[in-house]
Amino acid sequence: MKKIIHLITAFAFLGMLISCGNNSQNIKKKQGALGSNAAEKVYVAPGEYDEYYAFISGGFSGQLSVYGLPSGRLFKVIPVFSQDAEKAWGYNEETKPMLNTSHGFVPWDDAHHPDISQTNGVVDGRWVFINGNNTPRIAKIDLTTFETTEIIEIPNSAGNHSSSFVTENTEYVVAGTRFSVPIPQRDMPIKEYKGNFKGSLSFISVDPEDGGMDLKFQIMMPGFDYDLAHPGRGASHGWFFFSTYNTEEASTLMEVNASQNDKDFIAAVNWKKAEEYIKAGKGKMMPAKYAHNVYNEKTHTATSTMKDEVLMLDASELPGLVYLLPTPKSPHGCDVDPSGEYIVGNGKLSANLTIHSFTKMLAAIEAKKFDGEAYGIPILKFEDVLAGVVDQAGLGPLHTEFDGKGNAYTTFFISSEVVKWKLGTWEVVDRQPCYYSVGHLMIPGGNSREPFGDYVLAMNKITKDRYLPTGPEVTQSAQLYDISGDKMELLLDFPTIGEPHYAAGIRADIVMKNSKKIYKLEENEHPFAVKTEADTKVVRDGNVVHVYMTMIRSHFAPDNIEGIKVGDKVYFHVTNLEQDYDVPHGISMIGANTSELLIMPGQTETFLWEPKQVGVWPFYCTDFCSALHQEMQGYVRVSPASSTLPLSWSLGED
Ligand code: K7E
Ligand code: CUA
Repeated sequence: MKKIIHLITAFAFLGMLISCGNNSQNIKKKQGALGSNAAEKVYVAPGEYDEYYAFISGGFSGQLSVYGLPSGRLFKVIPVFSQDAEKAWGYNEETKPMLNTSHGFVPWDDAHHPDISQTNGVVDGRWVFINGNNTPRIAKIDLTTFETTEIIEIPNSAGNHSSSFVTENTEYVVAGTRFSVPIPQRDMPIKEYKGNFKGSLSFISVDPEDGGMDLKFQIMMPGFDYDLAHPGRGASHGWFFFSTYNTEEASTLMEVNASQNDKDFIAAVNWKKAEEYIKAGKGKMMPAKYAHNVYNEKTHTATSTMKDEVLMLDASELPGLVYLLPTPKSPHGCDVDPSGEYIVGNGKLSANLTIHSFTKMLAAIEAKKFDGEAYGIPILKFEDVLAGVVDQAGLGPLHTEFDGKGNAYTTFFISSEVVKWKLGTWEVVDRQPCYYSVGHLMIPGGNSREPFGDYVLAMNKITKDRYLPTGPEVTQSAQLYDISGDKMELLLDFPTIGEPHYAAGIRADIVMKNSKKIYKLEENEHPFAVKTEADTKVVRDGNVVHVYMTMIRSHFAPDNIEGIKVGDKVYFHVTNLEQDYDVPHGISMIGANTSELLIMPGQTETFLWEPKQVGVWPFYCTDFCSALHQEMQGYVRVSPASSTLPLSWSLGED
């Protein structure tokens, strides 16, 4: 009896606890992500769709990953700058040219900043652009296929970091050099950096119809480091803003020597003025070697074209093209609010955030109130362009995004937090911890006139104890906060691919309605495509053999090939005859020094096989495509190099 009474009391007490937790807003808030409604807010029921796409940079993986928000579910890793065996990117003959550069085939890069194309200052969901830092490149991903369809190399650049950000109508995607270098490149002493090394800012035009990129012009700049950039919008459309550090022009022990100046600059670039100068013939063509790689969706094949010159404008010689806004101290992020009036500079070594006013900047330029110049470029007075300061908001400010409701959100790397503050009054209104050491943050549509102010995603550099340990290398991670209310609420942690830097987000319905389901077979113009099994064949040309092969559930045609010899170069050109959604087939060959192919319906891809041993060698389908997937296979008979066995191929012959 006593026992029962005890139990009843215990249950009653438990009940009280539970009801407290459920009814009291306060307690729920304190619970943060442990509160039951945080789980509800990120729960996307089986079979239902997420509200947003998030395109998260892969950092040193070189790729771009696609997540759903709010669930944090990973949908796809889009190969961009790095070879990817899963999708044969950079392994098949068709996509190898995408990774060609002036330095030859470069199968890796460091991808930092994705940005979605815009129309009238609003994200339109047509393309995502992303930069490669290491061997300077910008890639374009087509959001109908979620494939990389164009990569352009950036000459006169090194560590292409202030990239890739688009203007209001995607007139340009920009790229600024992080490292200044000799321009043109030449053999010279590193000690002579100061005054001799130069920076360059590149403007790549984007064709409004087909998205074709073209390096329109570059602006030659002083030898600073150009770190980040964002476009003007609204009233400031026509301008682009770049943060700089190392205005000291140091070339050694940078952590000390590039941190001497109390203020560096945000460079305000008037690109409409640049267009006027070009029209007036003020640009100069200079030699420059760079690759322009384009994937053709009809031929399913990429081509790489080497370009040999670029149009250069010299900021030192062309008045009104660039102005310098003093900004404390070694700024990293350079962010423009949705109205285009405020330019936020986050000094890594400053406790304060500096916000410049575009209106004040124009007035100061008009009044010619300059405070000296750097290599002929006017420096404006700090006080004249200052809109406000967010005082002592945290430690190590990096990046800022906006919710479109008058609030800004800044990440602080050292104090590991996101801080919410008000535009105009510059007061801090909320802060939430990050786990840990946050870099960028992203509000879907954040880099536009109309952000979707529901969520902010923080991308963290260090996770330590947040997940199950995986040896010395542990995952980086993203954290999702609900920002629809006055206070931010942490909803979710999820691991990421590589090291995410920036991300770009967009409402899913804008993108998904354009998503391609198949490639139409009748539109396939691949020179080695075959569209019926009757047309399949094997053709020898010296020691090069072309196999024209098809695949359909659940066989290859042909499936048996004889007459191949050791020392042959055998190209398998394989067409997927399927015309149904979500029926790719794969193919792999024993001993091939390359990856499998993963071929979408209606598509043709090619891999090279160089048989080195006599025998009968199998190939098979790598993608589980049907109940008889495991039967989807074939053999190649390889004879000695001296063999006279004629080529033959078959399907269904015993
Ligand atoms: Cu990581 Cu934008 Cu490359 Cu800052 S950058 S974190
Ligand atoms: Cu085709 Cu498995």
